[in-house]
Amino acid sequence: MWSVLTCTLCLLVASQLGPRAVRASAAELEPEVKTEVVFRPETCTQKSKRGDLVNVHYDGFLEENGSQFYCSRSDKTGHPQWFVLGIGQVIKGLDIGMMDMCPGEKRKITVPPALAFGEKGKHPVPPNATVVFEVEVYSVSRGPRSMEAFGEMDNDSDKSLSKAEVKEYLKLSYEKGGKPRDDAFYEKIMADIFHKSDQDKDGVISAKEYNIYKHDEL
Ligand SMILES: *[C@@H]1O[C@H](CO)[C@@H](O)[C@H](O)[C@H]1NC(C)=O
Ligand SMILES: *[C@@H]1O[C@H](CO)[C@@H](O)[C@H](O)[C@H]1NC(C)=O
Ligand SMILES: *[C@@H]1O[C@H](CO)[C@@H](O)[C@H](O)[C@H]1NC(C)=O
Ligand SMILES: [Ca+2]
Ligand SMILES: [Ca+2]
Repeated sequence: MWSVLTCTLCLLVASQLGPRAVRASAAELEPEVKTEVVFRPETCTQKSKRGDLVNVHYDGFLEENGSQFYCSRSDKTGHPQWFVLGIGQVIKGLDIGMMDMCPGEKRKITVPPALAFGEKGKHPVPPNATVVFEVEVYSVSRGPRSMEAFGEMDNDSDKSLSKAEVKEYLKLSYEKGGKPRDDAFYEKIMADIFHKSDQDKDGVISAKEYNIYKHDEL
C-alpha cells in the first residue's frame, strides 16, 4: 500500500474490518455518505474512479464535537497519502465519497459509523461515531493494476521501475495538477513507495511487485 507515516488509523481499520464486513453492516443500516464539494477546479483533467491511484490530503473529525482524530494535512511532517480508490484500502465511506473527484478538488465527506469505524469505534474514535473528512485530491492516475500506467512510468521499457522513473512520474503528476513541489518532498514519497513496494529490496519495482493488488476481487 502506498501510504504513510504516523496517521495510519483509517488504513488499519479498513484492513481489520475488510470490505465484506463493512458491506454487510452497510446493508443492515442503510447508511449514507454525504459529500459536499468545497472547491472544484475549472478544468478537470481526470475524474477519480474505482481502481485509480490517488494522492490526497485528508483530515478527520468527529461530527459530535469537531475534535480531530486524523491528520495528514495538519501534521507538519505529513505528506499526502497514496492509495487505490474503491478497494477497501481506506474506510468504506471514503472509498464511496471520493469517487468522481478532480485533481485539485476539495470535499467535505460525512460518514456514518457503519461506513467508518463501526459500533466499536477505534480509539480515539468513540463507538457509533459519525465522522467528517476534509479531503483534497492532488493527483489521480490509473490504478496500479493498469499496466498502461506501469508502461507510462517505465521510461526505458525494461519492465521495472527505477527510482528515477517513479520520481519523474510523480513530478509530472504534481506539475499537471498545478502543484509542483521541492525535491525533498518527492524524495519522501519515493522512500515510502519503495519501502512498501520494493519487496525484494533490489532498488527497483518489478512488474510483479507493482501489481500487488492483482489478487483482489474487483
Ligand atoms: C470530543 O469527543 C470525544 C469522544 O466523545 C472526546 O474524546 C473528546 O475529548 C471530545 N473533545 C472535545 C474538544 O470536547
Ligand atoms: C452502537 O449502536 C448499536 C446499533 O444501533 C447499538 O446496539 C450499540 O449499543 C451502540 N453502542 C454504543 C456503545 O452506543
Ligand atoms: C527517460 O528517457 C529519456 C530518453 O531516453 C531520457 O532522456 C530521460 O532521462 C529518461 N528519464 C528517466 C527518469 O529515466
Ligand atoms: Ca524501467
Ligand atoms: Ca524489487
